[in-house]
Amino acid sequence: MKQIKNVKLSQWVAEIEKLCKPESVYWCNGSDQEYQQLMDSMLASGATVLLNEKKHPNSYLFRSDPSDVARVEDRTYIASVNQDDAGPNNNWIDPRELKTVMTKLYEGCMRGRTMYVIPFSMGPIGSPISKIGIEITDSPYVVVNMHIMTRVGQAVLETLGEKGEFIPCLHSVGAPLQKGEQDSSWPCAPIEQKYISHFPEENLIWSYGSGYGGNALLGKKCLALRIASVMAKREGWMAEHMLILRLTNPQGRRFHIAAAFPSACGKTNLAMMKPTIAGWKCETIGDDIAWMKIGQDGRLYAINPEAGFFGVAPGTSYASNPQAMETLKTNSIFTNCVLCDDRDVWWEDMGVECRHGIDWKGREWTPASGEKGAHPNARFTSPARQCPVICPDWDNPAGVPIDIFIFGGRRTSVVPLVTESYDWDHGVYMGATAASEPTAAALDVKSRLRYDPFAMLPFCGYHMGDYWQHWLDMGDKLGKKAPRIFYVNWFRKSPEGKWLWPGFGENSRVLKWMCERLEGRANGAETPIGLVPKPENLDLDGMSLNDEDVKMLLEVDRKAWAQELPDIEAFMKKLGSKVPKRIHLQFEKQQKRLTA
Ligand code: GTP
Ligand code: SPV
Ligand code: MN
Repeated sequence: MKQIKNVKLSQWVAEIEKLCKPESVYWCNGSDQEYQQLMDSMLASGATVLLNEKKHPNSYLFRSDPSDVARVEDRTYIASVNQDDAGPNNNWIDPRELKTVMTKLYEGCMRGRTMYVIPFSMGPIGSPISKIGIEITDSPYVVVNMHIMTRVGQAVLETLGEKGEFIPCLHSVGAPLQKGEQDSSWPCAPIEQKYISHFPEENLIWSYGSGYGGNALLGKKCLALRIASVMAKREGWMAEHMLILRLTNPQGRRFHIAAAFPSACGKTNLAMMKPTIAGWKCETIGDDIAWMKIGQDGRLYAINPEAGFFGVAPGTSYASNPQAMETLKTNSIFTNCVLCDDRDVWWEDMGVECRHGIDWKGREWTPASGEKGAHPNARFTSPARQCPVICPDWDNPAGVPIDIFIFGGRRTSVVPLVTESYDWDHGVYMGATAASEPTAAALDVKSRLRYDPFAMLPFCGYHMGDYWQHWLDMGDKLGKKAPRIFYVNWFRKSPEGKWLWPGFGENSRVLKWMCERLEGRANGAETPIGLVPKPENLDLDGMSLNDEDVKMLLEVDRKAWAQELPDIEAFMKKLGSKVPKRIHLQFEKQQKRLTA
């Protein structure tokens, strides 16, 4: 075995090897050569397809098993010692019981496969805010994705040293191979054997049975959100499901914005937005996760712990997100997209045609097939540094100071385009009661509307009531230096079902209003739900919206809002006695304003 200085690491790897019984063990060094060798072997086995070099140099397409296409929230567990620490927002199993079940599954589960050991850093290597993880996996697809999404390699082991701490992340696709057995192109286990498990007291992650996205790339949702959120609560910082961007106004003043929208609700798009208003510039820092700490000057500093984007492909086009289209041009991995006859990739609403190709299930496909060619949760994996508007400070270990928090979701009715909170507690209430219509990012969510506080419902590794308290505590610590809080909804529709707001680059107009609010230069109207701009407070120059639509976009329908109060109350009741008094107080204030 490779000489490893860190005793805990070498013991853990030896223990897992003994349990999972792989054919061989391979330590990843993160090099381009390693990436190429893995891709070559997956090409040889038929697990991937090399795309047209003229269209997408050095890029590959994978097709997953039809049963393994998104995060599985029903199979995701927080195994804290006490059930109450996980809270009603999480699936809980006693950690001893879960380990017994999973140990049986792991027994011999890597037979016939290589066990890869991936040392990775979330955040710039060596930054005081970064964390080291070690993922053990039997999936070469996971390894190549981790190469892009995190910082992998020898430097991580050197930083770890003899006694450094790391977060062990164990992953197996759960499909051992018998001697001579032909491997499938996307091995995985049946749904009832899938487990995405977290042991927050031990900073430990065990994932079994799925090879897709957040189920398998364990640095992302498992480490950087579920485990990190618990660490952040313990240590007084924040781990959030947020994009980070820098907006510069025509006078050169910079604003740093962090926004939490649920999965498939517009983070990647906003992070790379191309402003349609003259003189404004947007630069991307991160598109999914923010880790934030209070700095020496008392302000809140954010880093993006990731190194790549794992973005939703359908809907991405030169019209909606040109920066993403440029980012994914080269060195990218595509999963569950259409393969066109010219070996280019395609997905719905890409803005170009594909007349004939192979769909995500591997079948012949044409636009007349009557089914979507790409899976709605098809994804691209691309290096962050390839984004044309990546911020020069995107990997600055010190982070960027946050001025504005935005919450939001996908609401076809009721919620106006933008609302500013009256104060921190009101803003926390807005985040706590954020709701959204479900998307393809988690197909096992069936409700019409779900409360998804801070877009963290599937990602908060502890009791939601304690998490809300943590937000209040952070506000108390930040005091006057706390970011201002807004709520947005890009997805309101007219009664006829058309989008009222064009979204994407035009969202810059909403961000402009926020920045001007911070500078004391813009007005709005006090409403029962917060401060909402009047049409004349927004810069709508050069847009072709009609007055009726603008009115509808900004409308606060008291009756419709009041009708949601019982649902909010029921949601809070379900969370139980840990819901902070200050949140109940905000609820009462809102109720009073609505019924006054
Ligand atoms: P995750 O990666 O799952 O966390 O998703 P995300 O929050 O990054 O969502 P993303 O930006 O990938 O957007 C998801 C879908 O919403 C895509 O189909 C987009 O085209 C669509 N979308 C994003 N922004 C807007 C917008 O401003 N208006 C409208 N109408 N659609 C949008
Ligand atoms: C999400 O679902 O919020 C994602 C995709 O960003 S995954 O990495 O699969 O969690
Ligand atoms: Mn996400």
